[in-house]
Amino acid sequence: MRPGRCEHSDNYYRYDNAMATTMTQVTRPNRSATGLPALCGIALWAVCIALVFAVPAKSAQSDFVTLSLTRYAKVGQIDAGQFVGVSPGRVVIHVGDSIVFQNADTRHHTATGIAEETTFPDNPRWTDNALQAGGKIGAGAWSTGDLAPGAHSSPIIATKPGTYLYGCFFDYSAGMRGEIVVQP
Ligand SMILES: [Cu+2]
Repeated sequence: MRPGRCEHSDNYYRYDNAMATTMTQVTRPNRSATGLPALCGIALWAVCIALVFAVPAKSAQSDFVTLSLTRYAKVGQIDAGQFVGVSPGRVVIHVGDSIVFQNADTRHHTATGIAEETTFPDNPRWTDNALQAGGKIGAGAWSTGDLAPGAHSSPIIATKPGTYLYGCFFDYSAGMRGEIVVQP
């Protein structure tokens, strides 16, 4: 019973002492019985500290961008230029985070990446591939695909720091655009 237990029964020793003092001398030098509670405490602290520091640092987030020309008809201004129909127009996330685009409008929209531009170009040079969902932010072309009214995209993950512009395949010329800043 004695070896390998975290709690040590002192009563057990006292009965030992009453029966034979030599028995006490044999058992007392065994430090493992008194050392174990301390070890258990240290292990618990290590687990607590690991949880406190590791979990918040590693958790990836999902941010939401809402698409609606009806709801966000007012012209906004960001570094890349003017925009309408998205909220927020500029999103700041970190590598590993993802964005979900929600279509809250009564018509179809997309959010489609614009390659290597810092201001909104006149023509984003998209093809019909923009209507297919796929890709990652920071790793070439990406798009939510065609989002019907009320639909939302799959989470689109950001893989590389940088500033990324996007727009709606159908309403780009009307100014439906936005910006995603990905921090390390
Ligand atoms: Cu649109």
